[in-house]
Amino acid sequence: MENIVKKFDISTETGNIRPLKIGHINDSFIIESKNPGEPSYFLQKINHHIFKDVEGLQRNIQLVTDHLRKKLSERGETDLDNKVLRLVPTKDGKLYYKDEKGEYWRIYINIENTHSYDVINPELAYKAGVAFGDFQCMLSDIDTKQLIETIPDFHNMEFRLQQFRDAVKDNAAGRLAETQWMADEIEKRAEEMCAPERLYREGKLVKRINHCDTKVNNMLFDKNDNVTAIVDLDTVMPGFVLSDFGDFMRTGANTGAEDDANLDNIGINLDIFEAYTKGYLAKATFLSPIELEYLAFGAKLLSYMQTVRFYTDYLNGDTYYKIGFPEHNWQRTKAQFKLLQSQEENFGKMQAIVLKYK
Ligand code: GN1
Ligand code: MG
Repeated sequence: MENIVKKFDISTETGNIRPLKIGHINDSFIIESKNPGEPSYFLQKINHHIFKDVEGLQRNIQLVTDHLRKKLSERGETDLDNKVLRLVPTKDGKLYYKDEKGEYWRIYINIENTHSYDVINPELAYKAGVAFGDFQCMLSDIDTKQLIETIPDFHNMEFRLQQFRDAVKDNAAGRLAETQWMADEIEKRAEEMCAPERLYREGKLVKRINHCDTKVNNMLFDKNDNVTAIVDLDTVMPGFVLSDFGDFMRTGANTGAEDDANLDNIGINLDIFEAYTKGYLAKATFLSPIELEYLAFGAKLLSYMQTVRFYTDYLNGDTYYKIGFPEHNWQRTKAQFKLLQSQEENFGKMQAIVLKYK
């Protein structure tokens, strides 16, 4: 791995390379510096089976991070490398390195002295809402045509259902019979969940620049528990704002874990839902009436979408997500579905919260 690091334009002496257990898609490492006080770096092997256009992916990230830095510096903020990810180019000026085995690598300056949470409280949720609202706001003046969809149709529910139906038809891993009830539950809700795509076609709902992976742990907090940076920018692309709102709620406003083995742990946490909504709507002042109307729906949609995606991968024999044990995708599927049911039961309350802060 040292040979890979050497390809990048790093001026300091690098030391130990330590793997990080984060994310379901890419492989991540910290490159420590040999000399105390010098910066460390964040190395990633990009999963190019999933991000097929690595050149376009890296261009997206460069464009977005440059834009964010410009916005922050106009506000008089300093220390920008701790607030926005900065890609380190290779020695020949490229944004990634492709090795002899055909693997793709990139390096960011590591944002140090921060932490992330998998479980939060309302106070942190409020700050997270402000931060994601501000993030969307800062990116709202980029022409969406400048960005590619790094994974085409990533949050397109119709497309995800198509993949699910193909997986049911193929039944590649022979796992359908025992889990048929889940396939039925998914079909029951399919039409409702495709409403945003229909509204988009009718010209009623717009696409804006979204993060598209607003999991609670994609946000870094400093020692005073203020948000320093939003990370994991691979999926920043045009999408519906309800997606970003919903994905945060899916991960942050859940009393259990994304893959909780004990379904009794799982349910919506309305205090966190409220705190995040309050923070988000304080910043996201650009939303249209229909976007506001569908915000709470976004939470249901993202739990549903994730149910469908985990279940599809389970039916296909675990070809997409990294798994920790053989039935992991099935456990994730059931956990996400349980969350969806809880959100369905509480939908009236969720809608009322959005109305309160709009
Ligand atoms: C993946 O690997 P990670 O944590 O960044 C996935 C998201 C899912 C998430 C579920 C590119 O994100 O879309 O919501 O797992 N990213 C991709 O935890 O598929
Ligand atoms: Mg990600």
